[in-house]
Amino acid sequence: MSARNVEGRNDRAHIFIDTSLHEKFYGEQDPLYGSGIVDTLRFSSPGGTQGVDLTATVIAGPLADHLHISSDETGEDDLLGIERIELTDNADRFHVNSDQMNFATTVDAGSQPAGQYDGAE
Ligand SMILES: [Ca+2]
Repeated sequence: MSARNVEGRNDRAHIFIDTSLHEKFYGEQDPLYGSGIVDTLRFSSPGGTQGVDLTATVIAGPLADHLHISSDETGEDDLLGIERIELTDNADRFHVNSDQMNFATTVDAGSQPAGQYDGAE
């Protein structure tokens, strides 16, 4: 399945909503993806009650590195110029599949019901 492009505009802050499709999210159209404006990608709960279980990988690019995030529920997504990731309000897992995760992306794990926790490995 090919990826769907979701493109933001330069100099605007966006909140993108992830779907189960494979997507490429562009926070802005500048090829260097740096505008000083925070663009957000928000993940939603599969079925409304479960958290997501995401694996993040840094992909080296010719102009700038970017994050690739995958899971069975959310598909294979590329994040370009996305400065902030919001996980769900349920128990999420966020796996970092890279040695060099010195990445200027903020991960907001959200809140979760008592007795559950967000895991990062
Ligand atoms: Ca997706």
